[in-house]
Amino acid sequence: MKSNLLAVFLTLCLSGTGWAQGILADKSSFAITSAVIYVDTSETELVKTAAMLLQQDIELVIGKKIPIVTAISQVRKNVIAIGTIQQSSFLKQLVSQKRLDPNAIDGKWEASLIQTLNKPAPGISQALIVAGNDRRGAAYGVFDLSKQFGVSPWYWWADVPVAKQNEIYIKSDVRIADAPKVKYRGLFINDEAPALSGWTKEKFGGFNHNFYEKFFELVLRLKGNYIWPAMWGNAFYADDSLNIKAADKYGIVIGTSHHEPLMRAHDEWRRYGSGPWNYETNKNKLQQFWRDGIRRATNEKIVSVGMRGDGDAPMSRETATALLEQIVADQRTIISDVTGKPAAETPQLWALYKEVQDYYDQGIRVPDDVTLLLSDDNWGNLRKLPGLNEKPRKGGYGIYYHFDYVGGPRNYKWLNTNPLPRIWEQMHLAWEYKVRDIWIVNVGDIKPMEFPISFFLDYAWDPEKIDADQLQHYTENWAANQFGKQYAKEIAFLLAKYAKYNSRRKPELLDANTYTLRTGEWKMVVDEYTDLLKKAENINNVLPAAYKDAYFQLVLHPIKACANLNAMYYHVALNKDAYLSGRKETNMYADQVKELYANDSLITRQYHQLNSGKWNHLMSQTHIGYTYWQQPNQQKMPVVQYIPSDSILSTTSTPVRDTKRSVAISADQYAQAINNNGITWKILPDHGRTGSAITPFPVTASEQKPGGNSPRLQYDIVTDQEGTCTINAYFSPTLNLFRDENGLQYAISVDDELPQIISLNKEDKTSDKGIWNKWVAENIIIKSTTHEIAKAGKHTVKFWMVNPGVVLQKLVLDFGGSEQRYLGPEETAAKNAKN
Ligand code: REL
Repeated sequence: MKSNLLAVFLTLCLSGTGWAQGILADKSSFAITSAVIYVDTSETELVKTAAMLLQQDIELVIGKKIPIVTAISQVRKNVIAIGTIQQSSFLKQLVSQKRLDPNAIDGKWEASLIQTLNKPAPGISQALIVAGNDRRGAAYGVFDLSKQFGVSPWYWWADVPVAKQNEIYIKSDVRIADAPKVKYRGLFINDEAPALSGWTKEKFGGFNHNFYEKFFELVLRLKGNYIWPAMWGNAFYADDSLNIKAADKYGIVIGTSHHEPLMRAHDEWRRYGSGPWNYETNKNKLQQFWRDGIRRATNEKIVSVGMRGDGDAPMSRETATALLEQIVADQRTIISDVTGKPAAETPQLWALYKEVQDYYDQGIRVPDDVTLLLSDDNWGNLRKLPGLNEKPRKGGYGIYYHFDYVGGPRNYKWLNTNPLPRIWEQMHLAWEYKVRDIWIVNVGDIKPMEFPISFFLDYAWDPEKIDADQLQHYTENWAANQFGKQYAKEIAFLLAKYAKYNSRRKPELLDANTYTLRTGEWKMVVDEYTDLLKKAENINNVLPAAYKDAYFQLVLHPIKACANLNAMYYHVALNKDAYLSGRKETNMYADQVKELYANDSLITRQYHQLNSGKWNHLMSQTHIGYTYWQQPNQQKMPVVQYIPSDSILSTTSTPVRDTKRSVAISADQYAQAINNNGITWKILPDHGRTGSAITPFPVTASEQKPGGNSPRLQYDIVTDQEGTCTINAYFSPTLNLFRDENGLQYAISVDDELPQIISLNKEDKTSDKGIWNKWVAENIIIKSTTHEIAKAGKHTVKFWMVNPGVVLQKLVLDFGGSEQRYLGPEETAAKNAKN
């Protein structure tokens, strides 16, 4: 990097990184180059590992390895003292001398205190104390420093460069105490073939401790503490006996996934089990298998209890309802036998995943100390929340969430399709309904989920710190932490928009028929991607070379790949259209499809060649050529048609634009929001498929009876028609969160009509898979009501709150005859709106 650019980037990286209060000064007495790192010999391996990583990080920044010492007498001038308040003799001494007040962290799970002290001991001029209430607390404090020094948690996993500088200066009056709000914050490596498996095999020889050390370091730097390991043919405990040691070294809590009870990987039953996976007929063998699992897992863990059918399938309903409680009771006997402690002293979870939630709803219960792990629907929509009046449980509640999924209506595992605003809104519900003990997310192959992973763990750290309208700021900040501040705004725009566009329909579900050609919708979608790609390429052209690999992985690749994919399907649609009307462009479109199809592989190759092939295989997930929910083994180009030149019938294309018999209003474009009864309407910026969305707050509010002056939004519309019209209301696909027979409801009226009360999702209660497939595939729920408009002219549409959790994206008034579009008509009424 050229030196003037270096200077710019230094300033960028050093000013205001992260959410944490800054500890860096322009110049001060405490210079890191003259410091040593102190860590007591009695500390756990994690604290020592964190100290070593800090040493490495500082070297990355200043180019000098500062020593690590284990006795405070070895300190000559300045010291970074890392430790726990229980173990570190120096920290204990400071506490007893009342130089260090540990009150802010004492007894608090994973809490850390970063504090500077002047002359803390004879011969020591300055100390930067990183004190943990426990081992992870100390480590998190250390990684807060690293981040502020300019080392991104993604420095290895996404090649984010570390800006060099001659010195790091620390402010003299630092005192920052911090602690997480959600107790266990985790990632599940899943669906890991072919991409992550291929990469791991090539780079590490499999999912062994060398791989896990890298992964655990990342989790720790992101302030997570918990994982479910890869399990597609892999078994964490059985495959490498050093995996468990790596977990301890990095202080990571291990679980096995929701359908892998008692710390045994699913694949182990295939390998070592004998007889059927059936508790009725093979109880003794299963018990022995589980006993061995608990015996082996001597590390910090959360034990999954319960049982599903073999291979992530449901057990028979009869077995489940008759036996589940007994199975859990027997599993707990095994836990207490093996550990020699009451079962309640070993953290456990019972995952209410898929059909297991129905068993819970039918009354099956587990002991109070077992965390109930609620789940989303595999598509990022929570299925159930505890009622506000429910008796608190000792084990509390957790959420199992997905950024990646293998299953119906279709796998989605190729690219990141998870926009922050929806993750925020769903996990905010979880937080507000006191689901605070475990948050774990299925991250597929880890890459390319870097950005949503960061967010998920940051949000879990402190959900009260990031509001819906701070997501843009969060994104800019994240971009600044990876690429410096100069282009952070532009990069944040790209990150937010590509995920928004990709979430309209998962790439695996996309085809030539997704958007409509005749209405101009296909062209609009492709134009949006093309515009985004142009912006992304422009940034790429001006970014210093050192940032380009990271930029490609984190920003450019998903845009390039999806812009190309959409353009390909668009040209398939154009080809079909031209072919049917016998136009001469048919063959040109077919050639373009071929080129775009080939380009898809070239984009993948570009990813695989980055940084001398460091990420080879990671984009090898097939994504073109799906015929049903499961992925194709190989990509297959969509069918195109050619016509011989002598059969051309027409030379002109005939696009038909929408006849505009509809009025479409983005939800945030209301004329008036009536906040009442303690309810406030809150705009969720950039939430949803097109614009922004709106929802009533607080999300814990009670049901409202619509009418009179109850909370509502009023939209002024002008129609040039009269008669019967339909109002289609577009909602984020929120599920029936409280399993109520009416589902979540809203009400709607025009002018002085009586509000019609409509359920958003009561079908969800009836397990109507067909409608749910449609909701998640289209990432929208559309509800229709009929209204009479007596006269053309100005009218007021009133959208009334009934239940919280309902997220409105758009309203469309349709007088019939308007063309159907996947995204609905383009907004027409913005000019009438309040701003
Ligand atoms: O996404 C899920 O939770 C499940 O599909 C997985 O947990 C499951 O283990 C699957 O990968 C294979 O068994």
